[in-house]
Amino acid sequence: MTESNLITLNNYIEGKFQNSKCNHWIDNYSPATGDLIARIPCSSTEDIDDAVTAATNAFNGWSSLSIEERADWLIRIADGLESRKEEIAQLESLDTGKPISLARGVDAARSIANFRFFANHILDHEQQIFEMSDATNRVLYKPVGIAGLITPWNLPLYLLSWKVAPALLMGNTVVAKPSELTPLTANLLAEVMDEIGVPPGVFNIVHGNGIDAGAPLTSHPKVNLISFTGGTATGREVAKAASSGFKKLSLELGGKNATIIRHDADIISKMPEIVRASFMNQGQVCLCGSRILIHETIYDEFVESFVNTVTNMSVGDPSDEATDLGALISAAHRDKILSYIQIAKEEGGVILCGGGMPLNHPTQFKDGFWIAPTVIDGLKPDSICAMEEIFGPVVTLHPFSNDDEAVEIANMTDYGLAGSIWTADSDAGSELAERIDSGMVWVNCWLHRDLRVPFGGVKNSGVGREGGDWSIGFFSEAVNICVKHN
Ligand code: TXE
Repeated sequence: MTESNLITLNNYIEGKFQNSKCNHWIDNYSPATGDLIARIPCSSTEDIDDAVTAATNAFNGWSSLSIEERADWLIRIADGLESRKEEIAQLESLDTGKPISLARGVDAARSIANFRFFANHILDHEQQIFEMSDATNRVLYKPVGIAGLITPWNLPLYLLSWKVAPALLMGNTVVAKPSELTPLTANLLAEVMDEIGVPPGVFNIVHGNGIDAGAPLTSHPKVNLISFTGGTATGREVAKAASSGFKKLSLELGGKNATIIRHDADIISKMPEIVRASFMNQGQVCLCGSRILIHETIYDEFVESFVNTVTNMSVGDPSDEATDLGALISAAHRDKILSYIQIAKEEGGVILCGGGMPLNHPTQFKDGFWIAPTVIDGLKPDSICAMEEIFGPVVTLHPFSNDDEAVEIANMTDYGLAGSIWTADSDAGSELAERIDSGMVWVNCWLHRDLRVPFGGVKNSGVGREGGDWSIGFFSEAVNICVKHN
């Protein structure tokens, strides 16, 4: 990319696009080609301070609107995003290296849907009244204050909008710090807010890295709430910083999810979904099933069919509608994944497919960050690669002999985010699901999302729940008013 078409982004503070105070920049690269595509402000404490001041100044005006008026703003934001839907998909694919079909069908579509969903959901939220014999209790949902929102690179606008929509709806004002690796669609959201005239200071974006911009946001004394999605190690730092100020805290962290294939699973018809659960977004989704537990009686048959399907996936040009898998987010992330594959080999794992650069990879992508989908057999369930989150296109396979053993293996890790069970017996699958220590379990499907249900993890996968009423509760303070009857 030449200097002339290099994208330069600014922070969005108090309704103005502006550079960071220190005038330092972070380079942003295309994962597919390794080319420099953009530069963003390397913001620091001063910029966070400015954004928090802007959000504080805007708070009274925004929080005094009725909830219907704020829901109306959400619809206007959704309409603004809708009018730029294809641009969102193109920017997301460029910035993350993901296939354009995924960016269109999942990232762009869900980002818009998140605003519409919360605007409509609040209409179903009934006033809570608790009558006593001599008094009436009425529950109010008041705004919390200034919401600090920190988001990762795997589903950039999808996850940012999942937080921004309920935060604004409930009357909070927002300071958002998107991932420094994927800033482009967060900037587009700021442009939409600006175009439709959201009052200055209600929504602010500060670009930058975790240490210089993220950390000052999490510890800022005037920030009342932190919603964070990212890695577990970072989540631990965020929790420490937020705890001293008693901020409301929601952490959506990593996962090491089990996909359980029971003896009676219809592996032929379900195989495309099982492969999708393993490799969607190059395995860079916290919900992906990175450990497949297979009943021993169908092990060989399953493995042959699975590897066959995986090797037939098309890995390559993200802009090609027919591409199934694109690039990984960064060179550092690719190298981390390769180091896990090396560990797997040392632990006795057998690489059934993948393990490095895709075969016959086009030369235009030779400097990008790529790994072919990788399937590893022969590892013990408690080996490093089966226990730690790799967050890439790597799946390990493990046999089990009965449901008890499947549960034992599934619950062996420190994570507890999601899981899926595949079986002809839905009742047995549903009962088995209750024994998995994770926040979400799908039976005969994966990532089949109803936005009203609770979303979040147990153990090292997070703290709290978002989604539907859980987001309404998290982004507000429930206050009870008890009036004694005369
Ligand atoms: O994420 P980070 P990274 C997992 C995955 C991945 C690992 C690390 O295993 O390999 O996390 O990824 C900001 N205070 N997931 O390093 O660092 C950062 O700038 C405040 C799972 O890319 O967690 C970014 O905006 N903020 C995950 C955000 O935190 C800080 C998705 C997430 O970055 C900060 C992504 C600090 N001290 C990775 N340090 C999921 N749950 O889906 C960084 N940040």
